[in-house]
Amino acid sequence: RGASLTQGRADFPTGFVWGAATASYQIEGAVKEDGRRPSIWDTFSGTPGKVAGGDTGDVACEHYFHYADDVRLMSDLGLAAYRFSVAWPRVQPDGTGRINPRGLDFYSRLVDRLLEAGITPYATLYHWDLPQTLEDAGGWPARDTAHRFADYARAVHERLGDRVQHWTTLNEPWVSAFLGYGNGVHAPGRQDPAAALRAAHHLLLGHGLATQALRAGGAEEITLVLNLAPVITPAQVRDPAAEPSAADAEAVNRIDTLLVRQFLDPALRGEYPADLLTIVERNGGLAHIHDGDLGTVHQPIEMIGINYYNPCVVESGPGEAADAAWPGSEDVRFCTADAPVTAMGWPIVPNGLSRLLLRLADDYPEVGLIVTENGAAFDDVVEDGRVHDTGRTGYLDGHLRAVHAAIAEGADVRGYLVWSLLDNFEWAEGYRRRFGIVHVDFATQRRLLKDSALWYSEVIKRNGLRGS
Ligand code: GBH
Repeated sequence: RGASLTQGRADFPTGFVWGAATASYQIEGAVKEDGRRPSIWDTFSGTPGKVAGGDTGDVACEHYFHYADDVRLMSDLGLAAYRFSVAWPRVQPDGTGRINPRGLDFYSRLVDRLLEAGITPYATLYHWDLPQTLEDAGGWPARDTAHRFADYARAVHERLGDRVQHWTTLNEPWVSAFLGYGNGVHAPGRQDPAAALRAAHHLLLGHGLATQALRAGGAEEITLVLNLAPVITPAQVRDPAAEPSAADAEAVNRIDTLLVRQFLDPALRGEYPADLLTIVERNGGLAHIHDGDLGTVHQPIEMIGINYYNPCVVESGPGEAADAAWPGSEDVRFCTADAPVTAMGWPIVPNGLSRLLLRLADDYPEVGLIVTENGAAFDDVVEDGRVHDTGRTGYLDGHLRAVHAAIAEGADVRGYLVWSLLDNFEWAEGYRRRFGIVHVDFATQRRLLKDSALWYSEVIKRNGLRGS
């Protein structure tokens, strides 16, 4: 189980896209530069007790200043694609009204550098940094935010659309809605399940409206990125074929509804699952879902982006305490998987990724798939100018083999973007959790390729994995 470097050779399809991903607030720093105004993450990280160590994104990797060096690193690694996000509060500091050209200039320079280096830019419009002014006006639980998002999307596309073909509307709306407004572990830190369910709908509406705006501007490829996982029972961690009891199957289905189908069914089919509507009805009601909304949400898109870290392991039975991130799931227990874990405590289950990709290929055959994030935090140590992060290399190797297996069984997976290029601000965990294939010394801003980066670079060169 876990990672194994002792398997056969695995060649990937010609044209398979190899890359790495980051997000604006996690790497840029420079929070007051060139007219940027606060986002909900500036406010949240500035509130004592919200982020480990009191860390903030004020400085982060100072990518805003070092972007050219960072592109050079990507080029040294041979990346074909780089997924970054655009900070709304740089482009439109109050989330409405005035567009700030100096904020857009930064992304324009970044895109130019990438293209010069032969690296394809994958731009994400929203990776959680909502302008604080919009939160003060109600945030995602307020319908107007969806319309504000579409205006912002249009402005970014107008400036970058001549050079960027690959667009993502939202990164992980489940996290924005249910960690931001449900259990409050993320910004803005509200704890209100009804608000979280409204936020989820308005995020989807924002996705649909932004997709219309991007399409009208001529965007070629539009992706919705979701945090997805196979929802399985503890027994299925050990034996994927294990049959759950009827009660466990119900628990699995409930969590799958909230995590997976709540987003994919409206975005790809224009309908909410009936059991989701029951949960919404019991938690604040359905009034915020207007006639015609599902038609707006359901826009043709090319790709679903999959952020996968670990399976979601559940069984029937009361949890310790109702988790406001999972409304309507008071009778579901979240379980520890019998598997090795990363520094986040997340179980390492590579075959969960094959299972997920094959399920998506079966249930949603109408879209292409791309792994937009996969990676792991480990407690790295620098020794003699090296980071021997064998745990991370093993994690990546195991998950790439899982992707390869899913492709061999027919899943249409177009690429793989490792999370993350750089050690960075890991949200509520601050800087203590390192996900990078490149080490960052936050005191000096020095970058150092970890062994996993050198290994990944060989994988890219070979378009696959070596047997050993
Ligand atoms: C991604 O989100 C982010 O896109 C990225 O910015 C981040 O740095 C990276 O992963 C690493 O964390 O069962 O309630 O405990 C992470 C997605 C979804 C993973 C929620 C942990 C726990 C949900 N996360 N999941 S719960």
